[in-house]
Amino acid sequence: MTDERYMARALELARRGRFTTTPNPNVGCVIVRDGEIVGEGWHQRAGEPHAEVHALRMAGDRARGATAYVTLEPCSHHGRTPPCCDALIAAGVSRVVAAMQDPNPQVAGRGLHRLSQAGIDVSHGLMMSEAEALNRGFLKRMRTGFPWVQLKLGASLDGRTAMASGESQWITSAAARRDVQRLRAQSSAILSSSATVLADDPSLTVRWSELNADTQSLLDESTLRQPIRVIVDSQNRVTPHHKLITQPGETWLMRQTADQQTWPEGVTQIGVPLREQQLDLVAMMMLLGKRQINSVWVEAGASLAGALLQIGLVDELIVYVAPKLLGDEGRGLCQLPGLQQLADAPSFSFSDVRQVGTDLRLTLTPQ
Ligand code: AOF
Ligand code: ZN
Repeated sequence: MTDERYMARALELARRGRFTTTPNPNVGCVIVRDGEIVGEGWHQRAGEPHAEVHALRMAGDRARGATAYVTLEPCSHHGRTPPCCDALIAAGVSRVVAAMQDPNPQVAGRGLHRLSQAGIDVSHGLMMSEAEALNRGFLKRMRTGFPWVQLKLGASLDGRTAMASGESQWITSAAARRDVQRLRAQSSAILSSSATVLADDPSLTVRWSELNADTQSLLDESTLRQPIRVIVDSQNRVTPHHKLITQPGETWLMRQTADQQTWPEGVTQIGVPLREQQLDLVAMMMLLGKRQINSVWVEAGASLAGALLQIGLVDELIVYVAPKLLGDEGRGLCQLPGLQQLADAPSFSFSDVRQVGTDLRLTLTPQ
């Protein structure tokens, strides 16, 4: 087999961690000796062993003289776990092929350097774009301090999200909603607004029964991770009686000032500065990055969605389009106040279009 085939296998292993490793990246490792795979591993959860350690354990003595394929540069720092490059050196690996360098400033080339200083044949860059795609959130946070933001929208064929009365359950199909569950489950946080909480009283959770069998096979119901629910609530309108407050997992209320109420465990009020009488969304995203949020999945109303788009905080748009017409009294997809000229209209390119159940799912990248 070729280097590409082994790296493709390492990428496949890495992807198994996509629901669980946050704030750590997804990493896979394959160890090959004399054309035979002798070790395989992937990073499963932050705080637990890295991919290389799992693969080395499986390989045992057979790691001596072998080649290790890793989807990310082996770490060189003492974090929650000891450095992987030391483990690879101690095991006597003779060649390391990494798909890309780790932009984490604690690593940033030092892992590869240390390996090559130990006499190991080192290279990087094989299948780099695939490795980049695997960790868009982690990589953006490490490089810029900001999380990677996906904005989810659901609309009718004529771009309406609800009837004039507000009635909106359900415009998209159950299959589309299951798809949303899977994408929520991959995110570090779900972002919404107090307007949505007050209007719909959503729980904003991942529900085991709504995950498909493929997703369930990578997870365990009893340890199902809930993305952190982050609510933009500048006027302190969310109360302890709202449904999301008592759901499993954490809720962060992003507020100008905290109130003095007693909140259940798992609820944190976080101060965010104001900008033009609204919470400063750029400052808020930076704060989420500081708190190790790699990726943010936004499910909000037209106001927050429009504001995020106008400030340029959206990295990817996911739109579910239902084959229904709601008419021109229905509510619009996003508010873009002040937009007058076509030249100023936010525009996108399609990166994926597919049918999910009876709906279409459009994936778009802002231009
Ligand atoms: C690797 N292999 O499988 C992973 C790596 O706190 P720790 O010890 O888990 O370290 C986390 C950092 O290690 C993380 O930010 C990233 O730079 C790197 N992750 N490195 O060699 C792995 N998950
Ligand atoms: Zn490591």
